[in-house]
Amino acid sequence: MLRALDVGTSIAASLARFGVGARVGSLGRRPEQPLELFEFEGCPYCRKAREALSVLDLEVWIRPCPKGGPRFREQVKVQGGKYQFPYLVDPNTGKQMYESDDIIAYLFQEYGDGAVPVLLSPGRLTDVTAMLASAWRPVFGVRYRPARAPEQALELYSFEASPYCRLVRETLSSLEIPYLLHNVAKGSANRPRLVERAGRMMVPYLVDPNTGTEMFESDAIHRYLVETYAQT
Ligand SMILES: N[C@@H](CCC(=O)N[C@@H](CS)C(=O)NCC(=O)O)C(=O)O
Repeated sequence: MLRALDVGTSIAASLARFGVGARVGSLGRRPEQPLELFEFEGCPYCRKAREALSVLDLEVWIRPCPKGGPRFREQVKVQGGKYQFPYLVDPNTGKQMYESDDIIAYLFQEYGDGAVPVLLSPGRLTDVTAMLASAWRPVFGVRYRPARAPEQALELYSFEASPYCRLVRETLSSLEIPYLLHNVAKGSANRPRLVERAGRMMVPYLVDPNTGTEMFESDAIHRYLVETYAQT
C-alpha cells in the first residue's frame, strides 16, 4: 500500500510537469567534463534545473543539499555566498550561478540550440507546475537523514520524469550522498552505454564501486542505500 502511494504520487509529480525531462531535445555542443549541481529533491526550482539537464542529455555531479545537511550546503555558502538552491557549477566555462531561470537559459544557450522550451521558460506556467509537482512529494529528499559519506562516488542512470528514478534520487538526497548522474531520457546517447553495462535498458540503475554493487529496482536500491549508508 505504501509502495503504491509512493509510486502514485511520484507519477502525479511527473504528470504535473507534463513529463518534462522524459525526452531529449535539440542538442548543441557537448561539455568535456560533467557539470555540478547543488540541489535537493522536493525543491521546485531545483526540479526545473534537473529537467533542463535531462532534456539536454548532460552528465552532472549531483551534490545533494537537504535541509540540515552538513556537507554541500556549506560548500554552496562558501562558493556562492548564500544558502540558495539550485546552484550550478560548470567547470568547462568557469561559470557558477544561482537562480533556476538563469541556470536554464545558460544551459540551453551553452549546450542546446539556444531556445528554452515553453515548459521551462520563465513564468507562472513553469513555476506553478513545478510547485504542484513538489506538492505531491513534499517531504521526501528534503531533510537530512544522518548517513556516512561513501569513499568513492556512486553513479545513477536516471531521467528526471521517471517516477521510479525520483524515489531513488529522494533517498540519495536525504542521505546527502553525491553521485554522477547519467541522464538517459528517450533519445539519450547514454542509453546504449547503459545497455552495454547493465544488459538492458531500465532505470533507475545504481552503481556503487564501494561495495561492487550494480542494481536495478527502485525499492531494492532504496533499501540498499539505507542499509549501507544511513546511520540511524
Ligand atoms: N528564484 C530562485 C529561488 C530558489 C529558492 O527559493 N530555493 C529554495 C529551495 S526551494 C532555497 O534555496 N531555500 C533555502 C534553503 O533551502 O535553505 C530560483 O529560481 O532558483
